Amino acid sequence: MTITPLTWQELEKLTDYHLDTVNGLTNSQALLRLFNQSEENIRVTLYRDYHAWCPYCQKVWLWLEEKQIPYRIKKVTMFCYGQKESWYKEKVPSGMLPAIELDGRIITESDDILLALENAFGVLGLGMQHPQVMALRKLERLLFRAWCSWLCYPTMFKIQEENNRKQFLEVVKQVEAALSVTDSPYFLEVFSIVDVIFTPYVERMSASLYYYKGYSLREENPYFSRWFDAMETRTTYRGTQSDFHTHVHDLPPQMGGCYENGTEKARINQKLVDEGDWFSLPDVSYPEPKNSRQEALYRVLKHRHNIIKVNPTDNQLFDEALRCALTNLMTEENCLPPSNSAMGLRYLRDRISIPRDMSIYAGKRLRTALEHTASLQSNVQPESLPIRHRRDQNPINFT
Ligand SMILES: N[C@@H](CCC(=O)N[C@@H](CS)C(=O)NCC(=O)O)C(=O)O
Repeated sequence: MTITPLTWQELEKLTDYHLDTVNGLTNSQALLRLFNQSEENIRVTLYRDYHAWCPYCQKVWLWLEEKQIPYRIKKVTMFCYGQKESWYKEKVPSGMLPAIELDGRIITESDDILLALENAFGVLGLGMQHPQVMALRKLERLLFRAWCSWLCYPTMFKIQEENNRKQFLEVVKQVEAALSVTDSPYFLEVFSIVDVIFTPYVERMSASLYYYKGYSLREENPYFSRWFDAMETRTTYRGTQSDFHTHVHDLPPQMGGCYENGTEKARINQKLVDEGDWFSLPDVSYPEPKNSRQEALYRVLKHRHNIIKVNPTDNQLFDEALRCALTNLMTEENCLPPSNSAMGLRYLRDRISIPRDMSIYAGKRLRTALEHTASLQSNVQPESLPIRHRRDQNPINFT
């Protein structure tokens, strides 16, 4: 049994999703964050990348959200997906992100930014230069380097791959030990700057090693697992949190390549991340919010003209196919899309970016509806996403 697609007007009636981007929960759509304070008091502008892919930006973003410092956000293009804005190069000639403007002064380098923010607004738990924090910052860099060595270099022989894996697991052991020192799930007695510093790359490690190496950081390490669960109790973290699909396809051009180890487990995980079931992935463990479908629908409705415009499928055909997928999203009924539209639906499935477009569960719901609807028409999967660049995501096409 299949039903006919709902019209755009009918779909609009199915969502009352609303988010106060300025004073509400942490979200990646905001250009202004006030936390119910006066706009006149703003001292900070955060320059971060359009797609929320830049890990060092996430660090500063999370810090500002945790401290509830009012700030403006200006979004900048990364080299891997487009051309750097000339207004930004005038401020920051290298074009590197993140940067902040604090009381009119431009500051770059995420650690210097955090130090400057601490000086202006006070520390988050402990200061960047506290000996305990310094030691854990070093450990974070050690973990980062071991991850890069394993993931980002091709190996000729199995033994190299094995050694890289061992080396990474050795450092993971050290981090597990650090996380087990207190009864708290966080690195220190309470949530602090240390958790903020570990977050961006640990999130990326979890996604990339699952996909490219068949290794599940979150599931195989009890203290990491407890840490992730605790992080996900924080609305600040949830607002910046990405999913496995987004990371495994945004990392290769940023890191200069991610190399798979060809194991059966990696192959199984790759299929799960690319084609679903997205709900089976260990990229989130808090319960799904009740309004995730409404959120997904709201976000697509808001940007539907651009979504249809950038899709390689004929616009009229894709308009109907997209309404079929959204009908399935909201009613769970099968809605057969027009012939030759499956590729268009999968094109969109592969380009939902979390948290840029919506939160993690809304993304899973939308990917599921797109894939399910496409599968009613065809089983042919599209070519893999590009790995040297992601100019398919150039923001110029969306504005
Ligand atoms: N050490 C710098 C590293 C910053 C960095 O590597 N930024 C990357 C993005 S994650 C960047 O801006 N690259 C230029 C680009 O991609 O446009 C920091 O901590 O802020």
